[in-house]
Amino acid sequence: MPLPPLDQTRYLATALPGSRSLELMRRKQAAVSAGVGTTMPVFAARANGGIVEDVDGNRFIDLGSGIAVTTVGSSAPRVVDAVNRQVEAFTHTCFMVTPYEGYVAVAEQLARVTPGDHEKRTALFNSGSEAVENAVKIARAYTGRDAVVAFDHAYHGRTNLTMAMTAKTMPYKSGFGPFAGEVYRAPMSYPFRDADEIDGKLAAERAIAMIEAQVGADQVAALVIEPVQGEGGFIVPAPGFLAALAEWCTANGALFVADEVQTGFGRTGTWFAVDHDGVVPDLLVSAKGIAGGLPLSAVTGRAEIMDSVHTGGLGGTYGGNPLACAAALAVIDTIEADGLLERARQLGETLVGRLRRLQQSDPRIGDVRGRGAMVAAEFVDPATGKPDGALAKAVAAYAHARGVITLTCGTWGNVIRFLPPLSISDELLDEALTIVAEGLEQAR
Ligand code: PLZ
Repeated sequence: MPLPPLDQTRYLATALPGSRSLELMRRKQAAVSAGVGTTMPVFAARANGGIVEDVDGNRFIDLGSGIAVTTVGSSAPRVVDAVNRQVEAFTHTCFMVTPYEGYVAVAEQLARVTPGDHEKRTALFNSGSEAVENAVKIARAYTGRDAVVAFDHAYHGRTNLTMAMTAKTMPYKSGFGPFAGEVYRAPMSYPFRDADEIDGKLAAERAIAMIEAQVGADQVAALVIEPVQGEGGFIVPAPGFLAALAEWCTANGALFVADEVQTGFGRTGTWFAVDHDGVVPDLLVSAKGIAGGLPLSAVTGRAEIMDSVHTGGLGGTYGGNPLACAAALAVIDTIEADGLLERARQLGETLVGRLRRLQQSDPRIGDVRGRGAMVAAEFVDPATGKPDGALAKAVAAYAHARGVITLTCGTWGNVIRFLPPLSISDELLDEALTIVAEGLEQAR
């Protein structure tokens, strides 16, 4: 029997957390590693549209999409149907043992929607971190070089190699070393914190100078960069920065790898965030929004690079699982049939518009930035411009207590990010932003 529709309204049925969530939290503490934290103290029961309902019947407005995953919604009808049909047919055979069409079809669709009209190939994996690791493997195999360059504020994952590539120590790296070698860090373009005269071109020159002096141009297998940094604070680099880096890569035989795990699949109002910069990466890593919540990730790239790896060199038991592939095909269908790229741009305009108006009367909002439905406000001490992490935390806590799921991010934890599912209604987004604004007022 299908579930009744989930009411698209914010509603607090109990004090937060309610008794069922409290009980589940007690069980979590007794059974789940303390190393796994939660943003909210409530347990989910259902989610759809712009709402997450908890086990006590409280309904939250979702501004997080499970960290940029449920772009088409948490139970988008086409995804639910496709997965149901696939689960009845078969759940797994292992693509490396008995291949199936869904995997190939996802690779074909990725060749179509990723930037560039060159010949492409794809390999599928399970998580963003795993795909980033594989992009590095492929880049090293193709170039015969070792060095990987990542950037300040970068986030690439929690596995050993991707921890090395991630910038922030707490909570991601502290105590978990030693880390993988041959990973170097270059300065990022961060327009809000860079001096005014540092435009995209100069920021790229600064990064390239460091790479050439400290790594050596002929040692670099890959530059790996998030075209808009996610966990690092929704940092949109200055125009021209990515293009200049990509050009340098081409001139120096290094690969330009776009980590589009958080920015990809329509989130920014284009299929991929590099589309805004007119940059065509050699390899593009996607995950999160690709499969509507089922675990799937991909490396897509130039055929000659992707095919340079020996047969059997890439894979994994679950990579490109048939349920996840069915979901991904339904996600792509949904984005196109429902005009969700356009919807992401509209939501972004609403978000940026409201936040900029707030900023005009509140100098603690130092910067409002983003692309499409990936928007953030960076909080500062107006007197010094220093990051104000306590304020971001207070505003997020205020929103949580009133039934709005918000996430923070940033190297200093002073950024609130807005990542609504593209299935959210204008009314819910508006209501959620009103609550965030109240939270700011209350924190004066
Ligand atoms: N690359 C750009 O954003 C995941 C991580 C949250 P996985 N970001 C959310 C957390 O605290 O673990 C991410 C990303 C970018 C890679 C990853 C890693 O993707 O699917 O979490 O492995």
